[in-house]
Amino acid sequence: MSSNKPIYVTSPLLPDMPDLLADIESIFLRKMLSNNGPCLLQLKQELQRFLNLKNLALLNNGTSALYASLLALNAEPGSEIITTPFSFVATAHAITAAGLKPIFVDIDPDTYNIDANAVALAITEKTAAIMPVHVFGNPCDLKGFEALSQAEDIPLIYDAAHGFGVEMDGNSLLQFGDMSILSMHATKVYNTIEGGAISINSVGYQKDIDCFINFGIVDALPKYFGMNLKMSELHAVVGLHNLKKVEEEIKNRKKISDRYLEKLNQIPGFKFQLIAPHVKYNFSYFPIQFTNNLKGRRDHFINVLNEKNIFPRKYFSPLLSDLEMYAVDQSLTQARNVSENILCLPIYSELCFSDVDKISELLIHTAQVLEDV
Ligand code: T4K
Repeated sequence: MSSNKPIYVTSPLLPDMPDLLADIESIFLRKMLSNNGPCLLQLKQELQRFLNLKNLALLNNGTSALYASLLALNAEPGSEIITTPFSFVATAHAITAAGLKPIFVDIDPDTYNIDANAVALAITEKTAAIMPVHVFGNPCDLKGFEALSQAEDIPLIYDAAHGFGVEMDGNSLLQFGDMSILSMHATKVYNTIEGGAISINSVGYQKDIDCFINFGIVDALPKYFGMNLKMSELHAVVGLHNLKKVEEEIKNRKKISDRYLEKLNQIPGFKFQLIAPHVKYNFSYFPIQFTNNLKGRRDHFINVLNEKNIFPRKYFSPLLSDLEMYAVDQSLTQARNVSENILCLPIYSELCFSDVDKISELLIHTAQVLEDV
């Protein structure tokens, strides 16, 4: 049943309360609230099994995970990291925090990901790593990046913040690259309220990351520089409970996505992200791009939806390369076009079909009105 409650771009997956409360009580009785407690260790094991990963580090958020993975490179200060301008600001901020410089390359207009050929052209002797983002959980050109990274001997770190549960040819998306980072923020398909993870896929980085997350302490002594980026027991226990429900969440999101597509797919001027073949997708976002005669009319659609208490989001707008602190004089034509015309529609398990239909009809009606003027 549709209601008049505001509809946001997402709504968090929540644990079943009585079960969660019982486990929180156990944590308080144990009085072990952080620093590698039993819930964290259990979550690490369960996530490794669920995502088919060998080596996962858990952190307090995805931004910290990006930061820690970049510091583990031990690159010269000021070295360059090639990435996308079409991402959340955390991607560029983590690079800056690590004392490195983001170099932006253009994206593919259909998948919204950077492509390996564009990256190859941007490599210089200052390049310390390539950091592609699997935008909205849509896998990048994994083979292309792997080949490039090996040929140039440059580490590959994927920002897989949106990639929980995505598989490519049966392999977890997080298995790719030297490291892959995940966000487990409340707005993601799977959440620990705040949380992040690094799948460490190449030997050599693990010791540095484990040590860096915990003040640089080795054998009880601060041996190296480090920060406090640890996940608490309360966040971990939420993660344990949400893990029981995430498959159902993804199934329900697929139904919502199918329903949107059924209604909107054939409408001229509406374009949808091209998901790579052989992908088991997680339906983390539902982006629609306004093209042809609807190009440049995004704010009109937003106003119509906002008037009905519906709040889609302009992920990702503006481009990172247009922010004052990162401004570069580059055309980045495809990224700019997508960024100016994209809108992420609400998608989450509890969104009912009548609301999906209402949103779709508002979009179709608005497109018709714009066509007629
Ligand atoms: N790399 C990429 C590619 C990323 O997209 C992100 C984060 C990161 C790295 C860094 O990961 P984290 O450090 O965050 O783990 C949100 C999220 O905060 C952010 O995690 C996410 N990407 C980004 C794409 O979206 P905002 O500022 O748009 O969120 P906010 O608070 O406006 O929430 C959006 C809507 O969600 C709200 O209108 C209502 C709903 N909502 C939100 C929260 C937090 C809820 O219903 N409940 C909630 O608890 O950034």
